[in-house]
Amino acid sequence: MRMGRALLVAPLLALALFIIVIPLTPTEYLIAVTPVYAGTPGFKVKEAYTDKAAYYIGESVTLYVVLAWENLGQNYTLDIDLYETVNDTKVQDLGTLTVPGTTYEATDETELTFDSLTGLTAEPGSTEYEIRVVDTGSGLLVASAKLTITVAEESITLSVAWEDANDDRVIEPNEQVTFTVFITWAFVNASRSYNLFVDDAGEHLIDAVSITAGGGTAQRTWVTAWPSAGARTLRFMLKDARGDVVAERSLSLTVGQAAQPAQPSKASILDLIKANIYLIIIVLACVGAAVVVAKYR
Ligand SMILES: [Ca+2]
Repeated sequence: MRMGRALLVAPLLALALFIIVIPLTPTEYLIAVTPVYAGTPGFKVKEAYTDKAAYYIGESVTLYVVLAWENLGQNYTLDIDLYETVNDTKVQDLGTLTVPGTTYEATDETELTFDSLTGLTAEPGSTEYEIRVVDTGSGLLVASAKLTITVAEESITLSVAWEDANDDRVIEPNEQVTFTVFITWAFVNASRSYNLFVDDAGEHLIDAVSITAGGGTAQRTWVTAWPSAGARTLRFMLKDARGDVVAERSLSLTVGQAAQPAQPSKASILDLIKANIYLIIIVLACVGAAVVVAKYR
């Protein structure tokens, strides 16, 4: 009988609990037992980003952090740091921020700017960082957000366009040709002076070129004419003060009507064999056939 009563009572208790507790979702339950105005205090890094998509080596970085908070019941002093995530090391102390927890500003957000940050762009590549916000009162991490800083390698390129005097795209002997050299650079970390040369069967200085920090473009012109028809190969070079080539562009042209390059005057027998290999194979095959025919006739 006692067993039977227990079997009867247990489902009734379960049903009672179900009726009382289950219809209350956690939120409703919280509201039912706590004052409506006091939610859980919280912080959040809504955004963390840099002022540029990529930096040159050694460039200083500006960082923007949007920090939001809600339901604060007291003032908080936050310590904000920047960590490098791979080695989990603190690379920048971004200072502290006191957030007022009065009712008026209990829920709010602010954008923080950290400019002229150095030491973050020493090497080319992308590095992941994390903004970490710590409540100095409790020592707890209350918000964080990741961001990536990209450092680009220096790039300097040359491109060349030319125009013949009568603009028919055929360079005649003794016709003046104007070459325009476009110099384009990006992620250069300091201003520099270079010299632009052209090698046309001998090097000629065209002009000096000043490259400014960051990115930019410049153009220089070089005017020439060739007295005779034939193939020309030009090599435009940007050189530093030591004479090292930092950028170059080669260009092949044919002066005059003779569009085919002349046969090299000092070609070796091997070069001639390579150039005429199919003709040689046919000749050898014919000779072999002639020998066979002569022998068995
Ligand atoms: Ca022409």
